[in-house]
Amino acid sequence: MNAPLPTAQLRQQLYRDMDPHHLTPLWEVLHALVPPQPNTPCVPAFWKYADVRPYLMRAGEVITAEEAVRRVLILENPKLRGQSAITQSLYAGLQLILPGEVAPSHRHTQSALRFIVEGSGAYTAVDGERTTMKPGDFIITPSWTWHDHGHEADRPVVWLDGLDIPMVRFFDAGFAQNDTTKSQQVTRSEGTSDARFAHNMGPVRPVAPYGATSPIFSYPYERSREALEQLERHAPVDPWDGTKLRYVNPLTGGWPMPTIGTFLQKLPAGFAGKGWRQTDGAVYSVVEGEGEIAIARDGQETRYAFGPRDHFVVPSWHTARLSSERGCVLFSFSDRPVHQALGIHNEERLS
Ligand code: GTQ
Repeated sequence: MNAPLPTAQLRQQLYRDMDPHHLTPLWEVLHALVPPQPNTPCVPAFWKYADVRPYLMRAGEVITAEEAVRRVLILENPKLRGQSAITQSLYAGLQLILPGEVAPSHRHTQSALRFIVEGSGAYTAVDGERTTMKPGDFIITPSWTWHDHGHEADRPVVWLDGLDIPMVRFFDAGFAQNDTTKSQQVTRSEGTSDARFAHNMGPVRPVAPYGATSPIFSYPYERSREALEQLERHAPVDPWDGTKLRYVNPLTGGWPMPTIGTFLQKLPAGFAGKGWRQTDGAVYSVVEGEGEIAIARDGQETRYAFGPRDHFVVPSWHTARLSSERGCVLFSFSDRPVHQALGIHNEERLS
């Protein structure tokens, strides 16, 4: 008579026998499936503009905007190479358009934001209305709206693209179409949506031309910066964030985009911020000034000294701390609207 098999062997035998039936024991993976706290594979990363810009300009020499459709260098998280993702849910890239070029009209279910990094005078057209780009402007392309980009001024223009590409891929909900014309026909004067929606007034009867997305195509830097500047002078500076505001959809008071939250913050000179962590990983674009961010997890700390046009990512549940000797302005975006919609947003502010 054979001795009974040890438990470990019995288990391995069970796993092998059921494997062809596509069955897996939960108890072997449970801890990783429901971790005691967020355990992102993403790591902090930093892109110095002086390092990135030469590659962007070389891209401008080897491919036209039209041939590329979108001439973009993707900012990939070092631990998500090949996935076109800067966090598990978000995509970021730097897009270049040269004088005289057109990035042809198309539409997709993925939502996009543009944050202008360098140069002026390029435009993006959304739904028949053009918006001229200036550094620091935050511009939205709502889901499923036709959009093309063009440039009729004389210097290269570069902007940060932020899209919910990995999120839409996760849900297998992506659709896209090319337009029948390269540049869509202009049907409304520039500034129409701004006049209608961006002056603390609105249409008399309820409208939501882009569903859950803000009807304002552009949030000009001038106005956003002015708000922060006033607040910095007249209101207490937050010990964690400095003076920070979120962009809003004027029709709802909520986020301008259903999947991506956007923020602008100003750190005063001499700011030495306290640490915080959040479940939403965030991508930063430095607008003005200089500073430093320290990002830590599991006792391992990374520090980046940043200046204008640099980009970095703070992954989920990493402790971050900002400081600035001379003051600075930072734009950032994250997937916070989704965390909040699901009731899973979590934030911890260290004292
Ligand atoms: O401008 O439509 O960076 O469709 C990636 C995908 C930009 C765009 C990106 C896109 C676009």
